[in-house]
Amino acid sequence: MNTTTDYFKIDDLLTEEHLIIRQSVRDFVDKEIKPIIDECAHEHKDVPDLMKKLGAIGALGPYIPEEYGGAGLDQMSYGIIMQELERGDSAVRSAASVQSSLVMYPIYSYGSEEQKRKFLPKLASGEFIGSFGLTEPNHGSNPGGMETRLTKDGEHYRLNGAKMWITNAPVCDIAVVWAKDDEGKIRGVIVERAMEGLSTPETMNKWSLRASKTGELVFDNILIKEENILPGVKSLRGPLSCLNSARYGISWGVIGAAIDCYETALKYSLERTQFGKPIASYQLQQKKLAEFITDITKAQLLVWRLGTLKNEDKATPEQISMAKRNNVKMAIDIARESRQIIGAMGIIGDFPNMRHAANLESVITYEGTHDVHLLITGADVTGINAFV
Ligand code: TGC
Ligand code: FAD
Repeated sequence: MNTTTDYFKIDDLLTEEHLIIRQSVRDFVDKEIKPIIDECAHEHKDVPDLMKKLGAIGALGPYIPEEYGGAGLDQMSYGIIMQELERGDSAVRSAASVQSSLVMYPIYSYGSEEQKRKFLPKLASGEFIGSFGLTEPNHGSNPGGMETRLTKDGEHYRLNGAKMWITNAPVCDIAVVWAKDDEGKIRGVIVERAMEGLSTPETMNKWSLRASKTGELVFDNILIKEENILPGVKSLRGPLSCLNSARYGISWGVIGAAIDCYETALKYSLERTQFGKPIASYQLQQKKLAEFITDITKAQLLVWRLGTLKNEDKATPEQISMAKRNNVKMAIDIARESRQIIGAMGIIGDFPNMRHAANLESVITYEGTHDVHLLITGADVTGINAFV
């Protein structure tokens, strides 16, 4: 009997440090997340003090250099951390990936030295919560059409517009917001909570990612000084490069959700008896379980190779799109199918499968939908861009 989820011995390809990091994040999730996550999801509330706890274990900006408060780890470590967090819940991984890839990454990559020193250490420790505003009510898959404007006003600027579906908007201290300037160029703006004209209403009634706050960022003529504008980029390339990092983390993260579902279903199928035998002895259930571990293994090999390419700075956005799309679909299929193995018990919160399945409905939509990533691959292999 082989109940490992490291079926192809990928652990042999990881370093001692990677394995130590994985174990420590796994221990954190077992102790701090798993015992309370079902209640948080039911009650639509965050894990208490989540960001500070994530900061304390080095899960915020793991690959940001230590001089700015990060952990200075490699890309493989970042992926491994995301995988372990999403074993607990996609909302927990979301919190870490938004902070790391969508808030710290743009400030680190495109910010001034003053901006890096002012914001990165506080974001790394979880003292500050960041959000990332790209999507708008009328522009989701097509962020290039954004209506939010950064207009010159004397020696400063004014920010007007609205972002929607923004993770952690209701609780953020700062938001990295993308807006068009007077020349139509896309600029990154660091909006601070205390700025007059900012409101952040929460989006209620979600059936997915319930342990994560989602909301709007509304800008009513906010005064923006030059010191809050990211100097290093003036293009859609700015936000899209952040998405490359976040999508990479998601490709790893969802494997954690899939493993949690697989392990739960495997254990249940061995314990649950029907017609005088464990349900694991029936071929239909074995087919499901065998396919789960096969698909998990293929996804693991994909992200291991992608992580190697990322470490060498050779991963292309198209490779990242393929991995995000493939692995999220793998995970959502396993979450849905594995819930069936648990029968009626699978619809209650004592088992994580239905919560993971519901969460993954968001994950398959955000950071580029399943269809958008297919079209990115389609454009790459045909040379024809279906978006224009
Ligand atoms: P296009 O004309 O192709 O490109 C415009 C400029 O961007 C550059 N570029 C990229 N740069 C870096 N990485 C990428 N992946 C890039 N893709 C394109 C491109 O070279 C060009 O640069 P430049 O310097 O010449 O200006 O852009 P397009 O308008 O045709 O759009 C392409 C498309 C559809 C692929 C893109 O817009 C897209 O990916 N849409 C999906 C939107 C999306 O993913 N939104 C995510 C919002 S954030 C989020 O969901 C967070 S969830 C948080 C959580 O985890 O809780
Ligand atoms: P649309 O773009 O309207 O797409 C609707 C459907 O049409 C999809 O199936 C799509 O695949 C399809 N479609 C669109 N264009 C094409 C095309 N050219 N060809 C074929 N099919 C097409 N955004 C942020 O900026 N920051 C965040 O922190 C953030 N957090 C989020 C958290 C949650 C829980 C969710 C659900 C979303 C979040 N988002 C965030 C927004 C997310 O990125 C968008 O929802 C996503 O990009 C899709 O945009 P949309 O919902 O407007 O769908």
